Amino acid sequence: MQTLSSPPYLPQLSHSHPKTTGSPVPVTSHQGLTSLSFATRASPSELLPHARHFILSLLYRGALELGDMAEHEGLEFGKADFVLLDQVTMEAFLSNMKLRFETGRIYTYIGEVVVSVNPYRSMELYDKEMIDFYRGRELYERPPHLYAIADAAYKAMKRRAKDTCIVISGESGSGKTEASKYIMQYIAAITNPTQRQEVERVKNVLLKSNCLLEAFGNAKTNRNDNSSRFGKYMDINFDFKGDPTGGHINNYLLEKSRVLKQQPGERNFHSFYQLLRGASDEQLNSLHLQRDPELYSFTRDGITLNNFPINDTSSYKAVLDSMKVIGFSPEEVDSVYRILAAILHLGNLCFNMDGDSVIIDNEELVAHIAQLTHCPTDSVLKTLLYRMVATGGGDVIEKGHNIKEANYARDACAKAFYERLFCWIVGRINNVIEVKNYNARIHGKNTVIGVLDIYGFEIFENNSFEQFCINYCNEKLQQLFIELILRQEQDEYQREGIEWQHIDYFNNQIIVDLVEQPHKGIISILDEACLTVGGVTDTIFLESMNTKLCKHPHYTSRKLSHTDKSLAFNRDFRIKHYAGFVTYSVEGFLDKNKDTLFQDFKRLMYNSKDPVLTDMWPDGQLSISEVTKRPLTAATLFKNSMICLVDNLACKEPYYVRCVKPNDQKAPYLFDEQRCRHQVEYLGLLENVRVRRAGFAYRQPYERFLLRYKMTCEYTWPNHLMNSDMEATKALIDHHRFEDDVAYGQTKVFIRTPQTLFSLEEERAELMPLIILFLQKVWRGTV
Ligand code: AOV
Ligand code: MG
Repeated sequence: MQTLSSPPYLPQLSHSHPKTTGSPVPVTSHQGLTSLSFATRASPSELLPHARHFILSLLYRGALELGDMAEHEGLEFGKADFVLLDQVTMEAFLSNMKLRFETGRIYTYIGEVVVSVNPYRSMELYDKEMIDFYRGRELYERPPHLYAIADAAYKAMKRRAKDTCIVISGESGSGKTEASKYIMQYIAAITNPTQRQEVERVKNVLLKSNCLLEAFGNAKTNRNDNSSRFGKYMDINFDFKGDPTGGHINNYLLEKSRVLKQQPGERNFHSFYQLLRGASDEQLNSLHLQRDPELYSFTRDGITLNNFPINDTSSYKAVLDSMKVIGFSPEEVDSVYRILAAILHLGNLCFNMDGDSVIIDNEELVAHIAQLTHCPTDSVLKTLLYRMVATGGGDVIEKGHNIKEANYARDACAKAFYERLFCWIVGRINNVIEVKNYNARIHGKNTVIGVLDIYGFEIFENNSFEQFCINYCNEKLQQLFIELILRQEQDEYQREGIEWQHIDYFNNQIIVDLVEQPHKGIISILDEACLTVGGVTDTIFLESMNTKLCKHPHYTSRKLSHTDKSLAFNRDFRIKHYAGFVTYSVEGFLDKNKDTLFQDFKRLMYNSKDPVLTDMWPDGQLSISEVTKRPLTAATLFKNSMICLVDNLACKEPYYVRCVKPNDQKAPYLFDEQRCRHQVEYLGLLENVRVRRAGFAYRQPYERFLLRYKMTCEYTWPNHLMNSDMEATKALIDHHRFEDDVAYGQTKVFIRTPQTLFSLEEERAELMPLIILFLQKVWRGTV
């Protein structure tokens, strides 16, 4: 590389930057102006106002950003883009990540993917100034940030009328939900400059919906104090002005078994504790509740936790406020909390035997439940103890539960109650933000940005059906990531007319198939077991898997590898997921998959005098003889919803945030190298960097490229006089003799090796102080 400490076409100063001392020819500042004037064909005195304008435009357009330069010089703070690493090794990747994390730089790019490391402390990265700093900028103009990716998605949507989506992935506790909220906050902040009332309303609902959904859908787990126990995909609709006009939330499989029981150290959903701790005495009285969560079987286990950082009392108030802003009527709010109270009472019901029949020891609770659900007490009692069954001859008879059945039915009710409440809340939010304006929907340009925040990959001490579904969902998303990153690269090269050589890398399709393949996959085997009439147990299901999957490289069980110590129990099977081995206990799989709820209970709720309850149970209309078709199983419903989700994401322009959890102690500043290494491995981040570099590591629209590097060539500084930016870029590249490393697309320049970019960056960094000093002088008029 040639030395560019004093290129003749650049403004030069006698007291230059230390890097340029020893310049052979002492030059005066006047020469700088002359060279500027040479390029603009103006005399130095004429130039001053132009020069000021020029500086302003450079500053405005981000070409002169000192913070940005520091980021890209990459000395103290690590490389802002992993693509710029000298070597793509795990060690280099981790040390860059660590360096950045330790200096408070929690975001780093891989091309257009944001890698985010959870700081576990409050960062001053999200205020209004920061939003302004990123508004309308290109990715490379500012240090990496979620706001930059949100802006990129927004710009693509607005400028090119593209539906886009932001997919946030990473394991449990890595910061997905927080990231999704910052992204929404950014989008809300940069839209609707004219403060249109309806748009403001939609934005408020979108923002407030987070608080409400977290209250009812999140809980403390052993991995995350505020863990999402449901998946969420939110579409935000925009009009032709780029302002949000509505939205839609899709929720995926709530972990409803949590209502009944939690693992040691975990809690039930936040909503229960918020109600008990936050409601007034009067409200609790009216719900027949007492304040102490220890009095309720469903909340008892979760209360002994010390140092729990979430304040239930203030959260309760925030939730009430959110419901009000969203537009819940006082009656609806009342119904929501009556239902929660009814669930708590359900949990305390005690069944016992009296002779041959089952009785309820604490029948006063039945009266409470009846009152809270606006149903007749005798109907509630009857539904808890009996069910209607259709006989072979077409008659319907009443059959009493045994104790086991009564307990089962009670638990199924409690779970279903909570799940329907949650879905109803989501539906209620959707109701107020759906795009109502017919004209806008049909005639206007209606584009969307989707934001996906789903439960992260998780491994607990005991992993059951829920973890199986959650981890399968993460497999699907990883699959999509792999596909899209490749596809996106190929599409771009094709669009730009550039040749590209296909490269291979790991694909987790094999694990996705293991779970979802028709007839052969685990879900099919499970469904088959559920359909078999009589006597099929979890163990028989496990045997069936063992027979059908014994040769699968990603499946094993205790029976198949009995020497393996990690498979401690006969009921265990293990899947080798993309993110590691997970041992599942087969116990409860069949029940959870069948998800049986007696029709009697549905009918009872449908006939409630509370319109909210009737609304939640439309299927209660059917009589027992009408309920003939077997409903789809929980796993199949989930699989179908995942397939729809992936199809939906795949047809949008994707932006990715890959979240990394730096340690398991939720500690700030602690970078557990081994934990991070594992995540970098399974997220395929190194492969992501390699793919990006194996093709063209770097690409920029011509205009942007010139703005950044034009000072490194006399033909382009300060402005080129050629016919197009592409030609000027060619001149710059030829001048540096980089032509073998570069391809020219329709709108962008593509650079194959990072070294070329390093050289350009290095030159730019060397010249920048010169230019800045000179420009400062021009600005002050002291040239
Ligand atoms: P998750 O969504 O990825 O887990 P969260 O977004 O809930 O994880 O983050 C977990 C916790 O990490 C939060 O409650 C915060 O305390 C902290 N945190 C995350 N991101 C930030 C940030 N940018 N700044 C400060 N603190 C942060 V799960 O929902 O469990 O998969 O199912
Ligand atoms: Mg979450």
